[in-house]
Amino acid sequence: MSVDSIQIAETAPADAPEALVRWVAGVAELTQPDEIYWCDGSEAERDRLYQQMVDAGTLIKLNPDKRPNSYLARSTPSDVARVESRTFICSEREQDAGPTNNWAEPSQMKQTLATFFDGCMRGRTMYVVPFSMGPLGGNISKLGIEITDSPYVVVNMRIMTRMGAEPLAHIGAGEYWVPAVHSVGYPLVDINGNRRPDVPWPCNDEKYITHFPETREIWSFGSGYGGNALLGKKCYALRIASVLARDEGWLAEHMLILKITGPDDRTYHLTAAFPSACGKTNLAMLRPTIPGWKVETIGDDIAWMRPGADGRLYAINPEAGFFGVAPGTSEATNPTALHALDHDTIFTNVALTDDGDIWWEGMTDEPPAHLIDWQGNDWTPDSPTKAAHPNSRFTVRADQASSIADEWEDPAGVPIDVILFGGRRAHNVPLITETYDWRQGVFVGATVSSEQTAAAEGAVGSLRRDPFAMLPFCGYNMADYWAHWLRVGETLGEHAPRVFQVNWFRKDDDGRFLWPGFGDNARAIEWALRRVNGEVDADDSLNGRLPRREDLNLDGLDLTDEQLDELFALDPAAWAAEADLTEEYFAQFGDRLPAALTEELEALRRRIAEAS
Ligand code: O2Y
Ligand code: MN
Repeated sequence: MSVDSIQIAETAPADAPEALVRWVAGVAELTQPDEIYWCDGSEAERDRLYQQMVDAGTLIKLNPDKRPNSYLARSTPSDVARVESRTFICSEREQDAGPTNNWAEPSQMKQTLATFFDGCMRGRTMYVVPFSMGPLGGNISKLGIEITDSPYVVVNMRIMTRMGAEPLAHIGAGEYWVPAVHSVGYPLVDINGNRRPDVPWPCNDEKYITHFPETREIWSFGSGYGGNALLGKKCYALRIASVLARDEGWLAEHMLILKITGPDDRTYHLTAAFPSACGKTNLAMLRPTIPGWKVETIGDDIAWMRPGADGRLYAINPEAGFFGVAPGTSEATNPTALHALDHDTIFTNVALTDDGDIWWEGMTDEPPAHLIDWQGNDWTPDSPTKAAHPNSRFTVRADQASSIADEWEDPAGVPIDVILFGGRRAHNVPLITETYDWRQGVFVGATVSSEQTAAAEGAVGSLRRDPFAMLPFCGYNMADYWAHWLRVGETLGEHAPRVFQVNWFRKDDDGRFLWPGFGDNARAIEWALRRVNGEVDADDSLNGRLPRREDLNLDGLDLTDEQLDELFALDPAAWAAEADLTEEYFAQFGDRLPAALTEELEALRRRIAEAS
């Protein structure tokens, strides 16, 4: 039997505003859950849900002596990652979604969703999850409500956001909130009342991750995994927030945030955008190899930035936790992340050891002799498959990382000095260059790319563009997003952060990385900060300002002069080819492309001609 609206009004917390109760009742009428539960975010609630999921076979409790208060979830093999092909921006006009997004007409999509959501929660509990993206009450923070039929989503949202009674109180006080509806799409009771048993990871073969930028709503159906289901993250904090940011004059970005302290105790803040598989979490928890420098984490994935009263750009991390990729995390690559996972962590799709702990490829040099793999099968080092899924994840509170900065929850945010744009480029792009100005910085952000594997073996080949690392996350036309960045630069004027391009992945002719990366990336960042301080000059080049060799701290590095030359080499012919690719890439945006970016491309071509 499903709940009726009188029961909903009776079970709603006293401070839930009427409009919210009406919306919850409407979703319940459509989805027909057995029960409605309003989450308060308490530990008792969390522990009840953990126990319920252990009993249902959704979670395995890990050995408390090895990994206290930690759990392992195994998803269905068809539900292991964000699905970009099923992610839609449903703006009224197709051109407002732009050529880089899947578009669907909003009323048609609403009709489609209505058929999928009709009765989709039968036999289940519908959880109402109030959450805040960013510290509660901060002027950059924003609120949301996720309705979900997945207790796994509830316990993850509790880690990834500030969730429960407090955000609900702010909503009750009249603050703005974004509605987000999620269902795994696996009802337990059919239309005739016949019940079927639940499965450990319910989901549906049909998936719809939909965003309505005009009405600012999110509807997600069919997946229980990560960015598809934890709707505060990519759906709200990037796709919907980018639209809010455009309309309200701020920036919602796919960027990590660092606090850096120099040997003279001066502090700086930096944000950085990297496409996936560029070591973003490692950079967010960087341990500098150069003496006297300290790096602390404020965020590992998303930055919301707003001009402050003093004209500078202030950033908050809208999230409260990390949903990081597990494989490759080790004592060598990221000891800070590894130790953050010592307790109170949810692991998804990693391998289980015989003593009730977890393991993934890259965690140790030698794999254990026996494991249960991410699909629940016996695994040995001779098995032909991976023990952990390559997109297996950990969910952990941000303040479990020893690198977390004291200011990470400052509602006012931190003032940003430097913005980095990076890509995975085997060729062409130097270790670091400073852009000449904000406008060239926007051009560099707009053209961020990684080489496709085949191309990485040869000269400049096909580039996978990932502008501002926002390709799958921008909630509107990418060209309009660039125009917005240009406008924000005008607002910031002389207070704008300095913009740099970095590339840790350049290779020599034998295909070996030229730069050691990891903690040594602090050397490039140190140069950027010395530029901010006006301590060092730089040399103009076709791609921006290059470091002088003597200004880079290379002490203790085993790099020959030839390798350094290669690391910073700029070949005009290869850059001319790259400029042609950029022209082709820009063409898809037609007349929405800001003139400033066409002019930047012309300026690049002029500099290439001068260097030839
Ligand atoms: O596959 C997923 O659902 C996770 S995607 C993700 C998670 C944390 C941080 N970034 C990302 C991403 O795709 O950029
Ligand atoms: Mn990300």
